[in-house]
Amino acid sequence: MKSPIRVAITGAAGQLAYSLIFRVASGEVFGADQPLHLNLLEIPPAMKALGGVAMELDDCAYPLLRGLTLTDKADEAFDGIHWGLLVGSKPRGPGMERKDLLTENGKIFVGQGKALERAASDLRVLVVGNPANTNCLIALKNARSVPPERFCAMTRLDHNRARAQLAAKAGVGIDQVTNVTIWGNHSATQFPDFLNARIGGKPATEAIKDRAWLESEFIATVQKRGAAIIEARGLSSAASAANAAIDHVRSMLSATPKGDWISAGVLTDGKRYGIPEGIVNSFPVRSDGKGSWQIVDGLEVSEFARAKINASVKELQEERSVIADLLS
Ligand code: NAX
Repeated sequence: MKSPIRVAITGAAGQLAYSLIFRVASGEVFGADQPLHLNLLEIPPAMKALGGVAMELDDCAYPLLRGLTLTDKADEAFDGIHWGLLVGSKPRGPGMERKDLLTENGKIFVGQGKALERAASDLRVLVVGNPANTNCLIALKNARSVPPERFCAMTRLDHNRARAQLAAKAGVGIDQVTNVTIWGNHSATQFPDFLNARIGGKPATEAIKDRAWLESEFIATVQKRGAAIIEARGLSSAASAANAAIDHVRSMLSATPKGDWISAGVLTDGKRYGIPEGIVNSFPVRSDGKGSWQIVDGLEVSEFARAKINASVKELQEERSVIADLLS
């Protein structure tokens, strides 16, 4: 049996975490032979509810769950952790502007970024809480001793949504849809790239001849899926988002299948696809399964794609300018 790893989940009494924590504790994410200690972080008013989650975890009698820390202090939550799944953030309240949401949540990720310096040396972080890309940027800039490539913002849900839409339109199984990319921000400006996507090994544009659908309905459906779910369910996507977080971690822990890639938000260096440095932008990414990942180079970016990507990059730059004072 391996020695236990420590995994922190923030926003642990929230609805997304309720779909995530139990799957992590079961061994589904880090492996059936990997014991773990869970550090669950919440804010003080949610600690009672978190106690209820802990009771349910006890009642699952998971053999791999070797310990549980419930805390409202980021320093305690991130002490010695190997993985940080940063889910918790404040929802947009009545009358709150996007700018207010950025600064309110930004402050959370300043403190959590600094606290992440207490983590294990092989720390990996996935930022899920919105606005995920910019929260991730704030966290990685404030975690000065942690290499920035240890941080990703989650765009895997968008990636999965795009695959599902393409599979349904082409009338094929999901496994036939590969090489999907989400470019840009986890927001309604993102560009789900069908141009480089493949269906049954061939360009998606050959399997789906309806170009108008690809260029409009497909993109809009993926971009606005979160809002459509809130409209239908009265609550934001939680089970599918938790599932995407699990997919992301599992993809990072294994080598990406040959010829394929996943999507993740990572810090830009200004050298890829003409995207300026200093934002957390979603790219096609491959993992080596040993703790490193690389952006996939050389994909064709058409004029159509370039305009869409630029719009999302512009939004990320605007977000960064709103929270610029939180980056140092
Ligand atoms: P909930 O409001 O149900 O839960 C959020 C939890 O975070 C609450 O329990 C709250 O007390 C806690 N929290 C707030 N501030 C905290 C802090 N400083 N430290 C620790 N915990 C804190 O939201 P839920 O539906 O669980 O969604 C969680 C986050 O995921 C939201 O920001 C949401 O927008 C985001 N999402 C991101 C997605 C993505 O693809 N990147 C998709 C799903 C989801 O919408």
